[in-house]
Amino acid sequence: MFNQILEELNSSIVSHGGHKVNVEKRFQEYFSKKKDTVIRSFLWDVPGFRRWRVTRMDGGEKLQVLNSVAYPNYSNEQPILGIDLLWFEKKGKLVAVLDFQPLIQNDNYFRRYFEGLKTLKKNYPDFYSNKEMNLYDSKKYFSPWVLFYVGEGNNLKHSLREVFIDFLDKYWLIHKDPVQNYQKLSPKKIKELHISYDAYNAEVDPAHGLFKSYFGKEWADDFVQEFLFPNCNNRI
Ligand code: BLA
Repeated sequence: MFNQILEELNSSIVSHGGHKVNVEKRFQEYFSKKKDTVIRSFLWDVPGFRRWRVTRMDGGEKLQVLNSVAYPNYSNEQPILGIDLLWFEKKGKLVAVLDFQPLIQNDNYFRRYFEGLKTLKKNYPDFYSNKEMNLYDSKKYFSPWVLFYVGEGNNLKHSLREVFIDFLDKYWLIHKDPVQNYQKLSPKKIKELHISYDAYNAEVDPAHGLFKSYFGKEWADDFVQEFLFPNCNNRI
């Protein structure tokens, strides 16, 4: 389900000057105890970003995952790119979350960085259900224009690939609309917010429970704390 989208993501990163960098061996590829599920992770060095990670989990028709987070440099206050796609084929259930994850919830910040994301809303109404988030706090690092779909995956009006490409293009072209008297966040503040993003996500991410069941507690703990959210133990 997500191989094509992963290829789109990879070629888009390459076309923006990214190249792959080494992932620690134990996180590159790991098989479940039953050997029926594999998780592979990638890291990219991309101009303007301090870290860009991608994870693909293949559990056959039980579960497919594509997850990616891109952290801009600490000198750049723009939102973090967040992608979480899950496909439970047996159940026919798709969970798709795509967002420019804001560092702060502030109208001027939204005006400056979210015009592009806002324009997607009218094209892909399926992705703007009023479904509440249960596990996450939608006010913490989610934007009011998050693309969020949970439901039947086989009868979407627009293919997920189409939505994904459009979304990614909007992120590359992120508007920096001039806003009067706009005061940018300092690199120190941006760093603090990135650290608290990792701390928050390491705590609430439902991936941890999922990984524990497939790959065991020890690997799951390490993967969440050292690969997915490595800033989670940094003190501000
Ligand atoms: C939901 N994400 C989920 C769920 C799982 C994962 C198992 C619950 C699915 C369900 O409802 O049945 C899985 N999360 C993962 C995996 C990884 C991960 C496998 O990080 C890592 C490889 N999650 C993110 C990012 C965003 C995000 C970057 O990692 C934002 C774009 C959002 N995931 C997100 C949201 C939900 C979710 C909003 C729905 C949960 C809710 O209702 O609060």
